[in-house]
Amino acid sequence: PLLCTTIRGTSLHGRHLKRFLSALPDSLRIHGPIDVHPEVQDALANKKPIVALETTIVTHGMPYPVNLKTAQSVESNVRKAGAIPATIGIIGGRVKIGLEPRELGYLADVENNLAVVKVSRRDIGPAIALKRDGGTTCSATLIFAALAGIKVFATGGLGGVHRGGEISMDVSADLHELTRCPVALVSAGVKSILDIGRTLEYLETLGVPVISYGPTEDFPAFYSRHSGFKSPWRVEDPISAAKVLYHQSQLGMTNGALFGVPIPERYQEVGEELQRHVEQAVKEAEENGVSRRGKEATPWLLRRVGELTAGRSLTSNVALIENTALVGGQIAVAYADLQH
Ligand code: PSU
Ligand code: MN
Repeated sequence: PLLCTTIRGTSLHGRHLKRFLSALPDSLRIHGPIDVHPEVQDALANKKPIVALETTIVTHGMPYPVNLKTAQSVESNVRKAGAIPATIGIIGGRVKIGLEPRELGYLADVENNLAVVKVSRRDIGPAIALKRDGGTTCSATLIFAALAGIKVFATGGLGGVHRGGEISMDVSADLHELTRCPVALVSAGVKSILDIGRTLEYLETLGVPVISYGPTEDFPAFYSRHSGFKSPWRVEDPISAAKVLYHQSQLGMTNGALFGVPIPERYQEVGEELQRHVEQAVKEAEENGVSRRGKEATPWLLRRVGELTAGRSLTSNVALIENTALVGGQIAVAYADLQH
């Protein structure tokens, strides 16, 4: 099965560790439903820095054509930092680790591909068996990044415990995945469409380190630099961030870490205003029952916030993910230095 835990096994030393950190096992690369882009393959083999990127944000998180432009600028920011981007998605039932520009364009063209699915862990097997196209969420992207030996993954926001999640049990699979994929998830925190306090409590229960990246311990809330909650840890530079993952791996730990990079300062003021519209969207979702419709809840809320803010939320969204891509690239470079 495509599980990083299985591939990694229990004895993580010496030659085994080296082999699995450098590239996919040959049997999987040759016979599995997976295609690694040649540039990514070369980077894996030569231990060059790589940053994984998700595609649910492309297929279900932003409208066309902003989704495509953002995916492209995020890839180019990873390169600016000195790393290789590996955008991950599913096309025709094959897992793609690193997309050709034409493949990225195909996934982003959502108006002409209404059948594209949002793929979390539970959807991977069926989507491959039925030869579907899919945007991978953080959970699925973490799985494939770990499988390939990619140590850093940059995105905007991950999923978490939804408001009322203690009753509905709507808790994103993203959280649990961080316990079994040794990958640094670099994000701007979680959106306040979620219950941020319970999301942090749950990550504590799962044993996932939450680390603010930057000048304060505030755990960021996507559009805003502050959520009202503190992260248990803080780092200020890429090396310290990379060492978290490096030492966890040395100890044979299979979990990842969540880094919270606040949105750039100049977006803070508008962020506070966007927050009011988020509250409105959450209220509507509860009233019309969308909050009880499983995987549809998050895309619906994202779209509604976009409508209510007349697109201003999108500008912030693009800015924060371009920023996490830069930081992710820097952390990947630092990680590669530790490996050499
Ligand atoms: N939050 C955002 N934008 C997004 C997502 C979350 O602000 O695009 C996407 C990510 O791909 C995340 C997924 O992994 O939604 C979580 O979905 P769910 O809540 O259904 O687990
Ligand atoms: Mn959910």
